[in-house]
Amino acid sequence: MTTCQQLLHQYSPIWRDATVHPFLTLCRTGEIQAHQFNTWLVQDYLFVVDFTRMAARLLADAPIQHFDILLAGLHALRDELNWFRVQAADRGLDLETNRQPTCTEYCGYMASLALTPYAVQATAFWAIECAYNQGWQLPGHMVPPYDEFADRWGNQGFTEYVQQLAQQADEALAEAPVAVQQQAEAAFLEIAKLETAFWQMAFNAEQSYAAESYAN
Ligand code: HMH
Repeated sequence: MTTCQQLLHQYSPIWRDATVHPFLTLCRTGEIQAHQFNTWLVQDYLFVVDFTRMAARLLADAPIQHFDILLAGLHALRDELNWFRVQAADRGLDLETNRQPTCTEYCGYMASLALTPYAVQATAFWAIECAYNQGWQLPGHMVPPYDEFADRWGNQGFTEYVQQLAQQADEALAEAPVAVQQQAEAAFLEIAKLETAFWQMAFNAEQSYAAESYAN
C-alpha cells in the first residue's frame, strides 16, 4: 500500500534533489545574489496563485472530514499571497510579469491534476507543501533577511500542517484502487522533478533578465 512516508523513503535520492539545492544553501549564508532571489520570489508568487486554485479544487473533491485542515490551508494561502505582495513591494519587484517556462510547466501540471481522483490530488498537495517544509528547514538557521522565508515554511505549525496533509492523503490512498495509488506515486515523482527544476530556474537567473522584467 502506498503512503506518503513510504514515497519519501522509496524515492529518497530523488526527493533529496527536490529539497536540497545550492539556492537554499546560499540563502543560509546570505551569498545568494539579488537577481537569483528576486527571480525566485516573483516566480514563486505566480506559482502560489495557481497552487491556491489547486487547493480550491482539492477542497471541492474532499470528504467533509477533510474540510477543517483544507480550509485552514486556504486561509494560510490568503496570508501567504499577501505576504508575497509585501515582500515584492519592499524590493521594488513587479509581480505582473510573465511566468518563466519552468513555472508555466509546473502550473500546467497542477491544473492537469484536476482530472485525477481525490487521493492523487491529496498526495500531490501534500508533496508540494512537504517539499518547501523540508527544503527551507534542512539548511539550518539562515541569515537575515532569508530567515523570515525559512521560518514561513519551516516553522513548527507548518510542519504539523504538512503531517496532517500526509494523514489525509494516506486515508484517501488506503481506500484507493492500486491503479490510483500508482497514479499518486507518479504525481509524487513528477512534483519532485518540477521542484528541482524550480530551484534550478531561480539559481540560473540572469541579471539582465531580472533587470529587464522588473524594470517596467
Ligand atoms: C515551487 N513549491 C514551490 N513553491 C511553493 N511555494 C511551495 C512548493 C509550497 O507552497
